[in-house]
Amino acid sequence: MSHDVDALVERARAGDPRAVARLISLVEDDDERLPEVAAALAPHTGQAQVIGLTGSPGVGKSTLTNELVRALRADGHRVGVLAVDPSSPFTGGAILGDRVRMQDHATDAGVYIRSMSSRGHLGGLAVATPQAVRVLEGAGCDVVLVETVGVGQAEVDVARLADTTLVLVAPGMGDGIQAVKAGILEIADVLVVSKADRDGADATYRDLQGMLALGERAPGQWRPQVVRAAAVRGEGVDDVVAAIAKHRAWLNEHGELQPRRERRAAAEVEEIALTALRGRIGTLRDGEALPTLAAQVAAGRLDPYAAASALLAGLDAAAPEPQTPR
Ligand SMILES: Nc1nc2c(ncn2[C@@H]2O[C@H](COP(=O)(O)OP(=O)(O)OP(=O)(O)O)[C@@H](O)[C@H]2O)c(=O)[nH]1
Ligand SMILES: [Mg+2]
Repeated sequence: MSHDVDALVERARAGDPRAVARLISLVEDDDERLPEVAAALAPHTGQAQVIGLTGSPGVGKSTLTNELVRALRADGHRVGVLAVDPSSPFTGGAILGDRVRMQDHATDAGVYIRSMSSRGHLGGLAVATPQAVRVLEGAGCDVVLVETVGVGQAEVDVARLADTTLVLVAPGMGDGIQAVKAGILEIADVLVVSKADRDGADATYRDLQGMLALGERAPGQWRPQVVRAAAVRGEGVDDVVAAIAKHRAWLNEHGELQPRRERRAAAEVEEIALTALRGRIGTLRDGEALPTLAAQVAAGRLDPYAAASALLAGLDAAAPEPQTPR
């Protein structure tokens, strides 16, 4: 089995797009070989620049991503794009849109574009996305763009994953106000007024600047940049690139890059551990321990805290030996 995985990782590292696609499918499906894949990739990962893009459905994320890929390629980067779909695995409208709008780079060997859903992954996208980023990095991408629709937990997950998070807001529809309500300003390193060719773009720009001026920031903290872009016309893309570079320089100057990466790794490890733990508690639920304890709690013979302690103690007793690193 590990021969398979090593061969697959080697092919991905040599730039075989089918091997990359296969590895990302293993991630999506939460394949049992995933720990082996991660072990094989580990020496080659952890350094890529990860840029997150989030915002309401249809705000212009894929169109801007397409333009950013163009700019990054012109600068000689190898670029990975993950379009993460947090909605049900049975929809897929967004995924189709991404395919259409990122077609410009379909024949460029220096670009990998991949849509991803959480499909069978128990830990959901919080676990799957960082693993997919590792695959792309293992395949030689030094920049990875992660697009996620800004719904629910998804945008927080993308911000936790990224070095730099772009939040897109389109003019009109009080989107700017909604963004603040959703607490989205807190996760944005760069705010992009998308579709800036439309009426109301300047008002949205001013609204966002005004909100940032009101927000409290400790001295020495990054002040989110606000930029306007009409990606569909290729306008303002340079400003977005410049804002990303400025944030990156700031992270470096303030020694923030490494702590951010360590926080990212901590979140990644924690999610994997929690998923494993949930899986094991699920196993207990199907076994005898939980029903027995539950009957005692229901009958008032045991309190729920004592029952939870007993359950956790049972987990420890049933714990497999820790694996020694290869
Ligand atoms: N006027 C104008 N329309 C734009 C611009 N950028 C994108 N659009 C249009 O907005 C629509 C949605 O664009 P996408 O880039 O697919 O938006 P998205 O945020 O990726 O959408 P989802 O992934 O479905 O959430 C498309 O019809 C685009 O052509 C822009 O700069 N100006
Ligand atoms: Mg999209």
